Amino acid sequence: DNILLKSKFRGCLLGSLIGDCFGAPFEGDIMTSGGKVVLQKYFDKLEGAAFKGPIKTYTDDTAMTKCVAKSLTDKPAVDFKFMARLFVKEYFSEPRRGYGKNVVDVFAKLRSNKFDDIYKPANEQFAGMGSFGNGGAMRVSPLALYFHNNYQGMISAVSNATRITHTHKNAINGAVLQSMAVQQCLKLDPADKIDAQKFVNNLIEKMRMIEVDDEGLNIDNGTPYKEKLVDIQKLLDSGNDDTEEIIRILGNDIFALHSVPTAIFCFLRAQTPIPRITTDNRFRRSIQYAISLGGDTDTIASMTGSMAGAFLGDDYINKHLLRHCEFQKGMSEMADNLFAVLEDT
Ligand code: 8NA
Ligand code: MG
Ligand code: MG
Ligand code: MG
Repeated sequence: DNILLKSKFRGCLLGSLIGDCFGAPFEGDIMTSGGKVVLQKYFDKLEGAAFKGPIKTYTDDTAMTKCVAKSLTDKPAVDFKFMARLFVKEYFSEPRRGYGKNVVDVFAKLRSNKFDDIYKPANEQFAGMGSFGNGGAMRVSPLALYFHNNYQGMISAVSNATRITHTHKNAINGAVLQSMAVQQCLKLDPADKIDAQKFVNNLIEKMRMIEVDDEGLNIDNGTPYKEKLVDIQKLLDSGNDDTEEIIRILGNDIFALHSVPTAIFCFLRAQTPIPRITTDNRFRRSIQYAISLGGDTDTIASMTGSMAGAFLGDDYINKHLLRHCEFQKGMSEMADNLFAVLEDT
């Protein structure tokens, strides 16, 4: 029903914000068992009603997610040139948000060529190979919400929105996979237990179509996402909680291939208790677990959080935790605006 869906919209965007804000201080860390204890205390403290601390600022992940959401509410017909303009405007007004090292060249070129061809600068990245970073995947949640009832529309819009900055197949397919996962979360009832194997099977079926498509064009690249999804199923099935092993198999870095499947795994694994993470709240557990893997913590936790929030809705988000995040009210309003646009059209 509409009340639940509206709460899922908020949960998704707030989950993405919280993962970014809480994960950012740990970006690039290797998490030891001591680090995990620190992380547990960090969350316990932030959940406390009395705790007052400096506001946790968001990074590029949220800056770009905001642009995608704004582009959809301001131009509901979906205007990728407008979206590109918003990315560039956002970057030049607040460049110090921790953007990837190379994506900033795209923003400069887009501006200097006056958005004449919005896909050309990204195409030229890495000597024409295109970026395979996770910067496309980290910002797709508003598209998954906007196209929650239109699967093909979502795939095509996610691909076009990603190609503004990332044209490598792995970056595009990673963004597509992230949007599929969020869309599946929106359709599930938070009162039910998730069938994790089935959740991944559905993703495998969908990615098979996407990667088969690509295979015809570029036969040497295979089906890397399908393989990662099978790895997720094996890890979930074995109950293996060894962080090093999980990182070795799925990855935790800034490549889309080494972070989107990891986020999906974190979300699914966190539906049941995890050793050394003490909380009954599945939303918090998802984000805390994603950060506990170290590496690209803000981005992986943000992608995990958007799934957890899209599944559970914003009622599951601890309000004390939320109040430590920069822009939390604004993000909630953006979710409501997106929902209102869909109701109007
Ligand atoms: P990007 O397109 O600049 O890619 C990020 C990095 O990935 C590049 O700087 C390269 O090192 C590498 N890379 C991507 N494609 C290729 C390629 N074809 N060949 C060789 N190397 C390649 O930026 P992005 O938007 O994808 O980056 C997103 C990430 O950067 C997010 O994690 C975001 O939070 C940010 N960030 C991450 C860290 C971190 O250490 N984890 C630190 C600061 C910022
Ligand atoms: Mg970031
Ligand atoms: Mg394709
Ligand atoms: Mg990051």
